[in-house]
Parts: sequence; C-alpha cells; structure tokens
Amino acid sequence: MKYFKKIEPIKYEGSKSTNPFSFKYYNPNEIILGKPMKEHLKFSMAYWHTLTGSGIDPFGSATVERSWDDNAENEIDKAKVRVKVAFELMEKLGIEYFCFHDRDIAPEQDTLEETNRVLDEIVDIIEGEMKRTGIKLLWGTANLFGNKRFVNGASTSPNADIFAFAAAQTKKAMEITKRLGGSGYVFWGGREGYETLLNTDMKFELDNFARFLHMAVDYAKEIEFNGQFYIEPKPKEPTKHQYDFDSATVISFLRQYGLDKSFKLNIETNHATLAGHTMNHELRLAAINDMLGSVDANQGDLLLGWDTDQFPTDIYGGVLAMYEIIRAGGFTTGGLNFDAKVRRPSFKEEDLLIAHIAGMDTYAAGLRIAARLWEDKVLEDNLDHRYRSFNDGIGKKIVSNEVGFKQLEEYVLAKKELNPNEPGKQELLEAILNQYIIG
Ligand code: XUL
Ligand code: CO
Repeated sequence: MKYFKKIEPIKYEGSKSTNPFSFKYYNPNEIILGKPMKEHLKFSMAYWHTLTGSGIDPFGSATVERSWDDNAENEIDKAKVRVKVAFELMEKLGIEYFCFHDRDIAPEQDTLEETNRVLDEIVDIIEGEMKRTGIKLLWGTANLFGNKRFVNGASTSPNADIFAFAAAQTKKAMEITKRLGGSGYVFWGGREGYETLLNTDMKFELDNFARFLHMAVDYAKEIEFNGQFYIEPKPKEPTKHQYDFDSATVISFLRQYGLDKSFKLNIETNHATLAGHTMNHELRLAAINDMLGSVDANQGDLLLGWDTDQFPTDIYGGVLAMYEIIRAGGFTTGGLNFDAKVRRPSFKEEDLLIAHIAGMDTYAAGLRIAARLWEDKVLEDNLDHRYRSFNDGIGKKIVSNEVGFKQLEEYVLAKKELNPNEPGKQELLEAILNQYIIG
C-alpha cells in the first residue's frame, strides 16, 4: 500500500459518523433481502475517469494532482503505475469490480502490432493484481471514438478500412476481456451516429453496425468468450443523432437484425437524462424485455444538455433505480459501474475516494429503502389493485384473448353503466415514498 498511505481502508460507521472516509449506509456484508449488500450492488470502478481523467474541459487544462503520474518517465510507465494505483484504490474502497476501455489501460502506439504488444504487457500486470486481490473484471470494451481515425465513426464509418480497423481493435479487446475473465463486454456506440443526413446513408450505416455486431458474436463463439454482450444506449454526444438512442431504440434495432438473443443493455443514468427519460423508465423497459444487464451509475444535471458524468448522490434516483433492479431479480453478470468523474475543482487524490464513497452510499441507501418498499409491497399491491378488473369477467377474457371487437361491443351495449374510474393516487404514492426515504 503505497499511494493512499494516509487513508485507512474505508469502513462502515453508520449514518451518524462525521468521518468523510467512512461509509454511512454501505455495510458490504449486511444481509438485505437474503443476500449481502455487496452482492446486490456489485460496485465497479471505471478506469477511464478514475485513472486517466485529468480535469480537462473545453475551456481549461488539466487540474488533477496525481503524484503517481509525476514520477513516471513515459506514458507506458505511467500506465503501469496506474494499474497499481487502481487496485490499491479499489482495495481501500472495497470495490470488487472494474471496467476499462483498451486505451484507458495502455496508450496507443504507432502500429496496431506495437499497441497490442504494450496492451499485453499491461494486461499481464492487471492479471497479477487481480490474482493478488480477487478483484474481478465486470466488463471490457474498446475505445472506438478517441483516435482521429474514427472521425466519421467506427463500424458506421463510410471508410471500409476504418470498419476493418475497428474490427481488429475489438477482436483484441474481446481477447483481453476473456483472458481477464470479464463477465461482460460493452459496445457503446462512441461515434456511431451522424451529424447530417445530407452526407449520410442511414440504412447502410445501420446495416454495417449490425454486421459488425454479428461478427463480434461469431468471434465470441470462436474464442469461447462466454461473457455477456451489452449495448449502452445514449441519445446524443458526441454525434447529434447517436444510433443507440435509448433502451427502446436499441431493443428494436437488436430485434430487427436478429441480435436480441446475444445482447443485453448497459443502462447509464446520465444517458437516460439526455434521452429525456428517467433512469427507472429505461431500466423497466429493459427489464420487461429481458434485457436488463448492467448499469453505469452516475448522474447528469437536468439544467445541462450534456453528459456531465457526475458521481451519483441523488437519493431519490438511487432508490428508484435500485427498486427496478430488485424488481427485475437483481444483477447476474452486471453490476453498478461508476461511470463518473470527480468535478474539476475536486482535484486532490483523496477526492477520488470521497466521490466513490458518496456514490456507494447513495446506492446503498437506495438499496435499503427500495428493499423496504419491495418487502412491504407498497407499490406492487397498488398495482395489483389498480389492474384488478382484468382478473375476472370481461377483463379476464381480454387478457386470455377470448374476445375481439365484436364481443366487446356486445358487452358494452348490454351493460348499462361502465365501472367507474378510480384515482391514480400519484401524490399519495409520492408522499409514501418520501416517508420511506426520510423514515
Ligand atoms: C460515454 C460512456 C462510455 C461507455 C463505455 O458516454 O458512457 O464511457 O460507458 O464506452
Ligand atoms: Co457509460
């Protein structure tokens, strides 16, 4: 333990603690709904924001102070040191999973061959640290958007060589994900989208996108990579029209191209916000289509139209997201990955811990509250009651497909008065939710 010497491993001290380096709500081994909190939550650290984020924004340069970067001689050295820092940080926080893009863990070199060689060198170190600590890879991915070759997209580029390069890069990223025992692999359509239809053949680009994903499925079979594939929806940014707009769009794309059995969704809170949806809407839509896979847990700002990737501290959102996850039966291959970066003025090393603690506590509190709502069946009983007219009589005939328009017309004509509507009780339910949150 070298890099965060002054900080003891973070422990649960309860909600009255004033120690910023303690959990107030996250008690990893406490049993909630029959299993330890850590198994419900499956927290993951995002390598890109936490290890390579610099605080740069369009108006200003890097702000973060990272003593480990200062001592490294070159970019490859830096990448090696960062592996040690990453694992020490996860150990201090008790985070048992991580996620990365290929280019987060190792810098790109002049040729693909050399890039892959350096990547393997870093993967060796990561593998050693994983063995030492027991920390696991939640998912891997390829960065198909950062390098300028992807200016017009990757698998949706109009340039066949770029499509080929993206395929070669993804092949390698899948191989290292398999080697590290990753339980999943994410496709976030970095620049898969377009700016203007004046220069875009949308149908051709979507067909190519699907071709690319089919190639990935085929290659996974070939190398026996059994992890779960995910698509991560996002409506805009960097392109104006991202093809993977939201859960509904992605589900219909996957079905159209016969990919729905091979993919689930990795749903990100800030992306839901950008799509004009709530996170719980996106989660529910995925869940009812049997495609809820994993979560990028962060939050955006409702007043801003871009992806701010803030650490999740919104307790209301945390409760509703955890409720959906519980309702869907919990994670299998997925988890809660903090795709979140410290704010630019949070430039100290210790801010990395404080931010993760804040996010973990938000979701832990969310789990505690959502579990009580679930156990007390507050919302589920209300649903049963609200839809009870479909349990017998004409309602039962409708849901068992026994009747059509003609029979329903007969039914209405024969009936003097329709059963009256009942109030939706939204305010009451919101007030009850508040009671569960505040206690
Ligand atoms: C970008 C984003 C990505 C994906 C992985 O908005 O969320 O970091 O999570 O490529
Ligand atoms: Co993400």
